Amino acid sequence: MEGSYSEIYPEKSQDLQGLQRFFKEFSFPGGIGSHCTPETPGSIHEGGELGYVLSHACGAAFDNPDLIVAAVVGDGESETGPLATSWHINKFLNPIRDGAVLPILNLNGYKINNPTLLARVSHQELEDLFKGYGYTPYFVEGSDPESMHQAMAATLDECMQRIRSIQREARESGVASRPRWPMIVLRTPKGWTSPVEVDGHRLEGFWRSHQVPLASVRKNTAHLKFLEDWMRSYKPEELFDANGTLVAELREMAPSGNRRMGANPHANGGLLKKSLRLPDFREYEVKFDQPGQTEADNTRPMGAFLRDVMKSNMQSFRVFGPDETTSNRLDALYEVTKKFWIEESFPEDADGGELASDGRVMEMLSEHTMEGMLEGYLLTGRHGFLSTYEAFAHVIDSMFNQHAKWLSICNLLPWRQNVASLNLLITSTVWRQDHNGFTHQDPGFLDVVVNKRAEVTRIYLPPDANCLLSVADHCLRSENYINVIVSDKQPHLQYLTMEQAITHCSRGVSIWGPASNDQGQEPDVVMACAGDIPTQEALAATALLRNEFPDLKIRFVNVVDLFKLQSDREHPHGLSDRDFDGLFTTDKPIVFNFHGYPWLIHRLAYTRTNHRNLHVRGYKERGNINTPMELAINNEIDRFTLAIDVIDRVPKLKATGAHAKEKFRNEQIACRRYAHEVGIDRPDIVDWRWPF
Ligand SMILES: Cc1ncc(C[n+]2csc(CCOP(=O)(O)OP(=O)(O)O)c2C)c(N)n1
Ligand SMILES: [Mg+2]
Repeated sequence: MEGSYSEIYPEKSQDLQGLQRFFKEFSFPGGIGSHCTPETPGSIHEGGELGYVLSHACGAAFDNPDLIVAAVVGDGESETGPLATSWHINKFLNPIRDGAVLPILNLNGYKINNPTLLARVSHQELEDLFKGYGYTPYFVEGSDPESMHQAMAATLDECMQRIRSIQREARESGVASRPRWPMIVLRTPKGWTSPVEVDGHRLEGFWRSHQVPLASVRKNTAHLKFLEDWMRSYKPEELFDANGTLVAELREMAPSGNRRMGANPHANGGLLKKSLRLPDFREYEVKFDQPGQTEADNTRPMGAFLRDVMKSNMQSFRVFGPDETTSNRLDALYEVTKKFWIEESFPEDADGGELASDGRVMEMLSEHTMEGMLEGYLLTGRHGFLSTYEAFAHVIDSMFNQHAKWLSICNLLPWRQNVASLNLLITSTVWRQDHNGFTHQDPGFLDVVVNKRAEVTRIYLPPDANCLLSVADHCLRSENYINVIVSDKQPHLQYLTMEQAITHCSRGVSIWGPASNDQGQEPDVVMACAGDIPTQEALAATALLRNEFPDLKIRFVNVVDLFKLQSDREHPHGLSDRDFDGLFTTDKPIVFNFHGYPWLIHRLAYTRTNHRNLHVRGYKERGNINTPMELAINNEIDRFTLAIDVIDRVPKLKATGAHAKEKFRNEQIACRRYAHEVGIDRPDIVDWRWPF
């Protein structure tokens, strides 16, 4: 109706032929989806999976002071967890710096097969609910189209004026407090203007009108007649001319240019996106004398890097987290900005609260709302970073899925400009949940990530702080991906200088020379690893073996970029078979110590020549309140298990390794006993350093 669709898809011309093509392709095999899929210009929000409209809208409004985002919430949708929690977006919008969101609850009474909860509470309860959330609700209720259009138009006008006056007041006074933003409750019949009744069943104003209300028009002539009469009730001959073109009077009602819904540049965010101004990540290098001798919190230097990214991009970069930015050791950010807070403040908040009404770190204990805000922010052309506890990343599995699908389709649409990647730091990982235990252990988010299309997914497991910095820099520069970075926040051994880290991370997988002793020869075994703790244990196992069997030739391989393991036929980062064979050999045993569930490595590498010799260790759901070493032993990713795995698999050790094997088993028992007696790991484990 406003022409933007035909501009992008000229074959959907504004005439009879174009209309016919458009109607045929709608929700038709080989055609376009029935939701606001990426193919639909003007959309950043497909809406197929319900629950994210308010958080997306809020992300779009951030740092867009002139933008008003109208967000239509289904009354069924509003029963979902993500939507229910996202009514709180009004506590995250700064009336000076941000735009506004106008939620419109479409209270049509029904979902697919049920009444909605909110449609059957009293008017008073409904009003109290939204007042309780901090909104000023406006009610538009009725079923007479003419008067309802007028009522809605008048209410929208009033809401716009209210929003503008809130903003004006805040902007003139310079004081940002939380206003009572307006919201609209639009109570109309479901299936409004459809046939009232079909075959004795109520249709209009009932759930039976959901989606395909007349399912058998092809076989049932009476139904076909219903459909025809219904469509004719809109009087198409008054709306279109003989050519099938919308009459001029209606065409002229639409705004022009970028004001058109389908041409809004915010909904094709790459049009507006500017690259981040990035400091040189090398400046944040963790320096040390010898590799494997010094510990550092891996995420802390990245916090300093993010601080300076923030400092240089105070209008286009935000950091999101469900209450854990400090816990994840990214609190250097607070030197340049604070956590957004526009609610009441108490004097004690000044003591480490780090709250401010112009803060750019967004925290709310809702992974859904944080992820949704970030998606909305990215899709409208900005940049961001979300950190979350590993186990609870599963809370947003489904949102990850939907965003990945969105990006996959956008890749097929040349008119959709690239948006910044969604950067997800998965931290507080499974291997260091000393006092939280089993509930906080679950490295399975990566299994979800691997399901999605290769061109939009990246997984990085940097083994130390310098690798994490290198990976983070790469991710912040990238476009159209979801980058998942797994890195624990606790102190860990540091292995690579910045120069070495850059080379290692650029390659994604490489042999660590100092840990290996197979130089110039065929190795007897390949010790491979991915992830910080698994790398440390693999190194410790290598050291044990090299001490015990000086003739044993070990090749030590570390993987940062997990998709290197997949074939280059499956993933753009995948190693060619030739390179894979070169690193992992075609016939030697490989012991692979992995951060996550072991199957994932098999899943990625199952076509490789040497797959039958690939033995993977990883998390096997043996969790509890454990010391790190005990947890590693219980899941068999510890140094002793790995060393035993090598003895069991290298032919020449099978006979001679029995004594060492006994020794390693005894060590495991001793470690466990010590942990249970003293409550921490043995000093020689805690203070272990690379000995060569
Ligand atoms: C998260 C999620 N769960 C279930 C569905 C399946 N579903 C599609 S539409 C619908 C009912 C939606 O009702 P409402 O939000 O009131 O929308 P409307 O009445 O406007 O159709 C459901 C359950 C879905 N799309 N997303
Ligand atoms: Mg409904």
